[in-house]
Amino acid sequence: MHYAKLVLVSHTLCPYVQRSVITLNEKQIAHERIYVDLGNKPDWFLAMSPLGKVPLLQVDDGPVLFESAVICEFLDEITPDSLHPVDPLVKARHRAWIEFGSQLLNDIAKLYNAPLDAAFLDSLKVIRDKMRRLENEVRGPFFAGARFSIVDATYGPVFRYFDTLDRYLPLDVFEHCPHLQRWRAQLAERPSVKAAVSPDYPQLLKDFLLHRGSILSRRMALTDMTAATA
Ligand SMILES: N[C@@H](CCC(=O)N[C@@H](CS)C(=O)NCC(=O)O)C(=O)O
Repeated sequence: MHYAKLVLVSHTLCPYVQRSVITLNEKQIAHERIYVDLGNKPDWFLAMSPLGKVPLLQVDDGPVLFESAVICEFLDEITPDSLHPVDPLVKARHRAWIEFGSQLLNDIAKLYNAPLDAAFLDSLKVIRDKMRRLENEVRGPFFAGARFSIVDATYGPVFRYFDTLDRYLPLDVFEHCPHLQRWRAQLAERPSVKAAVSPDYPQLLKDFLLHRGSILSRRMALTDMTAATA
């Protein structure tokens, strides 16, 4: 690697940051991490981030990269043993399914922010339908077979949401998706994926979701209260 210093500007809950961290972990790339409060963005961050978003990767105290997919590819390219396929067509398909993962993250955000039942259920069905489409693409044990790829780094954080969400949802988005279920379990056990969040991540995520003022927040509060009094 030709670069001496890599700094990842992060947020504890961000799934796009996780994607970058998983890539850093997989490729054992030394780096520093700085966390920002997205509810109160510091001026240095706003000056640095063209879209006001994390992750950012600052290289050797100079150029700043933004967009997680770009950051993952850069990290992959500056180190040996690429996590991307060599064949241009297969690689292009991987990039497309990475984008599909980003769209799924948007759907998950719509789900946890939905203020009304109809929007909540609509988002849930959109997610379930997307999962069913993804089901047909998975080779197993990882997305493309035996080798971990950037697509896997993308879906580890997507599936991780459901470790918290599953018990509060009125339907199982992984129903009829045996390949996805096995892939999800495989990713949950992958050291790079596990280490991409802090030990208090499940509680931090739960607190965040409970305070959205959304249908999901209400379902969570009600389910937990019912369980506590049972
Ligand atoms: N397309 C971007 C999405 C990044 C993103 O949405 N980050 C969120 C946190 S998970 C963010 O920084 N949001 C702050 C804001 O939008 O104000 C990427 O892949 O890096």
